[in-house]
Amino acid sequence: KVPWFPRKIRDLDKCNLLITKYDPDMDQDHPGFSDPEYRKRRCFIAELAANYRQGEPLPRVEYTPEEVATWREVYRTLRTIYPDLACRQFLGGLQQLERECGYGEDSIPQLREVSAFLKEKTGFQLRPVAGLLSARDFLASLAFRVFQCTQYIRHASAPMHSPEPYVNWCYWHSRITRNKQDCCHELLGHIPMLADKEFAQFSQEIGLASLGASDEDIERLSTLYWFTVEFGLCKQNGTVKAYGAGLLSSYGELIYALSNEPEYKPFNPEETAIQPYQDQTFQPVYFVSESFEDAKIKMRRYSSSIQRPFSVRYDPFTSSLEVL
Ligand code: H2B
Ligand code: FE
Repeated sequence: KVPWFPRKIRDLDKCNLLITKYDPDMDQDHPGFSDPEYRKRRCFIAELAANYRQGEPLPRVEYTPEEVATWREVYRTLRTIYPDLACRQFLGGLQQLERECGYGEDSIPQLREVSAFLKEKTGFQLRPVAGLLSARDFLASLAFRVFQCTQYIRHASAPMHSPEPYVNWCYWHSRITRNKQDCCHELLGHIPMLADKEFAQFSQEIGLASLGASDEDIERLSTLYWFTVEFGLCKQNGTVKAYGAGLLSSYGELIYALSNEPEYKPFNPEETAIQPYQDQTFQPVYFVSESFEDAKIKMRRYSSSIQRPFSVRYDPFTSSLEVL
């Protein structure tokens, strides 16, 4: 039996299964757990996402001076290391966002503006989401070139600085990762990449491959997503650069990932899809693609090997799927 999947973009209103184990309300180790003000704020922003329906204008959030200060620190710290460590597509996208979309230290960009920007560049659009979604629902939205974006910002107490000295490393790192799914991660990690045509297509193809797939195939696609879109590295002009959003929104892990300390393996979907991973510390292994082009071709070959009793084609004119 084929699991339900969305056929038209409006159906994404039903792709809303949240995984709440790392929410500040549920997780005692979350840096916001003992801050009632922060938890109230998170609830307010979560409500905006919960009430959102496809096609409505994206909700605007008036960020407080404290929230903007957190954004400023994150932006400033990361911006200094991007030129050396981020891939060319990311740097190009970020530059365009700074020129055309108000990106900078002084204010947190609004999803509405960013979504309009992306729509023009690659056809991607944003949708507000309250927190971490199930892999199936998250991947399904990519099939429609919709990226689910959190709109709240991390708790101000867990900075993203390189977690030194080593004795404190595990403690800080767990605070940082728990605090990491936020608008800094989306706006700095994901959005510049989604402004690249080839990367946008790569993302949509993972989404299309996930529709109606078995739980085991979702698990493997989710792992592939993890080691590419979130933590991927690629070769450019003979050096290795980062393109994964989890790296590009984490000062500590971005430096670590390119330090020659971890293990590097060539990206190969069959092997990458079954590599175990965890999200509580830096990855012990990263996968390096020869280029986006190469990753896309290999991923396409992998996707077509997934057994489904039907095939899907996306119709951009109606934002819906043809199921054959
Ligand atoms: N949900 C949200 N809101 N953002 C993500 O980046 C995300 C997600 N990533 N759910 C998914 C899971 C990813 O880790 C893979 C597909 O499981
Ligand atoms: Fe992400």
